[in-house]
Amino acid sequence: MMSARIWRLAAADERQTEALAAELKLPLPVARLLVARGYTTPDLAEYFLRARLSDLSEPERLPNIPIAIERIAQALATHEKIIIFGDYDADGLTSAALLVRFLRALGAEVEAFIPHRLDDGYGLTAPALAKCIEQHHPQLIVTVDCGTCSPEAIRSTNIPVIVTDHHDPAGEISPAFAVINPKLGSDPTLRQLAGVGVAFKLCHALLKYLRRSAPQSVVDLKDFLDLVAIGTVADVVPLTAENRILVRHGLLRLAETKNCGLAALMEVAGLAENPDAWHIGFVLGPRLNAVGRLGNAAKVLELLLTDDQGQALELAQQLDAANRERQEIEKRIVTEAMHEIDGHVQRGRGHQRLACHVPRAAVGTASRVLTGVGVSYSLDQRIAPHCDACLASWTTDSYEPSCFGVAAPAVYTSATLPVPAYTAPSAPVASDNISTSAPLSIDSTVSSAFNV
Ligand SMILES: [Mn+2]
Repeated sequence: MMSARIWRLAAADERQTEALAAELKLPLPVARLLVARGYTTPDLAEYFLRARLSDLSEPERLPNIPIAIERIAQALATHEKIIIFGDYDADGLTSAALLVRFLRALGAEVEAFIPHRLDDGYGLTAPALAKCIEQHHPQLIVTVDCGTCSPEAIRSTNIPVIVTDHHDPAGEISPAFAVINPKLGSDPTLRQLAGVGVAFKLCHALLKYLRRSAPQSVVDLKDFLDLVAIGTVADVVPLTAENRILVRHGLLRLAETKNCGLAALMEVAGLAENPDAWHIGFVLGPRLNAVGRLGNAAKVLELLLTDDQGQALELAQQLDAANRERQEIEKRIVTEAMHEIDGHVQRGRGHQRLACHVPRAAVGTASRVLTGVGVSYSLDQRIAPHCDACLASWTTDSYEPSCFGVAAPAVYTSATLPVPAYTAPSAPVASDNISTSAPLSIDSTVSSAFNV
């Protein structure tokens, strides 16, 4: 199908373009695109084009790596029980699977704990940590994709915790044994790593450390790159710099994966061709995220850790079914949310466009619900950020009867479209009648869908 988009090339220095094209024997348009994106020298352009594993930076550039790997090496040497504290989304789950598989390959006694989305909430909390400790009695805890700012949880236990995470530090940094988070470091390119990228760096550093005393290690880090690619793409971090290298090689690995859970998932999803980033984002990622969003992500972890083909196939089918269930719930919630919003739409006063009185609570609830089930688009499609009639912003927090967040539905505002057949509420919604405390039908949908 022809795309309706018109591509306009960003300006690029012609001298640099010609020099780059000559040096790397590139077609001029390719060189121009590279220069326009800042890959102005042959070194920079090669870094991007080749995306070699050998171009990955030293893992020690992440903060607090040395102290963390020494502690993990000690746990390996003394056969301490290690627990990986994960997260229920694709990034957190692939990170947990990566560390469990990698440390097991090194002979560690290691299990993963994934908090339950509804029972335990997000991240490293004191109650979730207590549950993890009660279940597994670990002697060392390593978090993945969470824990940077969880001081209460860390203070609630004497067991050493190594935090690996990539989230923005917002608040007091955990007083953990070590906090490894690129956002606490000074290297801007590493700040884009997903949680699984940080976990991979930890593995890399540990392997380097162990090879100093035992150079003949049988563990090959490349075997785990399929998990790294999945977590990185599914977490929607920019696919540039080191993420591009990890994903490029991870995709190659995924095409011939030794992970029988991933192989089963690709089979069930009908993925016959060599996977690319799109397949992770739209085929594999949703199937990995669905179970966690609907409740318990333990099944995904089981899938990523199993070496039994029969079990893998069964789990993959369950994930596939959960994804279909998630799609149904999503469709219903979107319909109800749109209906809810439309219920507040009324004609603007003398304006060509329609004005829409949307109680913030309705928008907020809808957005939260949509985010909660992993809907990747926002309601912006439906609601413009400003009211064309009075220029009020709908981000107003308090309810203002005169013009609360009046917004024109963007779908109705195109100059080329006639005002569409629009079913107005039988009695025009008087703004005075809009109460932010009025029960919204969407709430009941949420409660029935998630038992909350
Ligand atoms: Mn993440």
